[in-house]
Amino acid sequence: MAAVKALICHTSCSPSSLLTSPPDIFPSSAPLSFSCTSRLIRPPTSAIVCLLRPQTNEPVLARVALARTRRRASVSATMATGVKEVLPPALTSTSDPPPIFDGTTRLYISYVCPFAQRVWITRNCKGLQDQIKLVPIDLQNRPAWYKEKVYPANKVPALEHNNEVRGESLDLIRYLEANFGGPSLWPEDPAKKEFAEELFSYTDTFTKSVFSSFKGEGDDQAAAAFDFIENALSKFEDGPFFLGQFSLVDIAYAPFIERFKPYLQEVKGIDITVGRPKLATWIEEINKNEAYTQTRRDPKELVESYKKRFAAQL
Ligand SMILES: N[C@@H](CCC(=O)N[C@@H](CS)C(=O)NCC(=O)O)C(=O)O
Repeated sequence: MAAVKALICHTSCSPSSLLTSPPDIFPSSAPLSFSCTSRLIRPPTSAIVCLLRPQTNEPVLARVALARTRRRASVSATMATGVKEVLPPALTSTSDPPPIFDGTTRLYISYVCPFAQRVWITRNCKGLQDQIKLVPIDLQNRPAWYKEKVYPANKVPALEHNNEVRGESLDLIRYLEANFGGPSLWPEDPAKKEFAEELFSYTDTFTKSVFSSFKGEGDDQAAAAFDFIENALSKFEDGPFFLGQFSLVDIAYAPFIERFKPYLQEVKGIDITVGRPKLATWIEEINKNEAYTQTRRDPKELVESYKKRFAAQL
């Protein structure tokens, strides 16, 4: 029996999706192979497939059922859904605004902004891709309606939810944690909660210390900041993350460490993981988290953008 090729169109699939043969088109014994051409957010229960008749290669559209695996409510499960989101293009000065305050929850981001990336990662980790629509903005060619109609602070990230727009990345990741479902990313243990607050407070000091070295103000402050991170990662031993288990704290730091590591390596020849084994393991572990890796930028692109930004100050 000749194999029948099926291309899944306009839908998503996970590696574990099973395709069943549509009985009215081919005998159920006809083997079907398929490949994903486009992957969206929600694992579907059915898909429109484009089937090729074995003899004639004539295309036929059909709806087929997909067997789907249930997602467990655990962080590790959401880390590896195998579902890759198709990212929309960034809106520019010539783009129309979305239908603001129509009841849709929207997360306004820039693909290159580390602050926005925090909220984007949290959305993905909590499996909220269906509930929170990404609206990327081109900050270099920003639509005027963004400031006028969406967020007067004119920054990203901003979250449109329940007819209000909120900003500030650290507030927003906590807001998602408090107001949406999905795996918990905040500890129950009071000692961990207290440490989480401390690490949240340290984020600005951390970034400023590292940026100071980018501006040619010496590397000591940056080294001390990475030592602080190494010590913080040594506090809880029940996992490789800041609070042992993966949490919002890891999300708060990840976009910045993602940028600092390749920049310091390339521009200053500094490997931030040398003598910092906990940090090395943290980087390795966080890079296994698909909810995060789907938000990551090409390191070369990040280095180039920091080079442009800081070259004049060196
Ligand atoms: N404290 C803010 C910082 C947000 C921020 O500075 N975003 C930058 C992009 S990475 C931005 O929107 N800049 C536009 C501007 O300042 O005009 C947060 O944590 O959300």
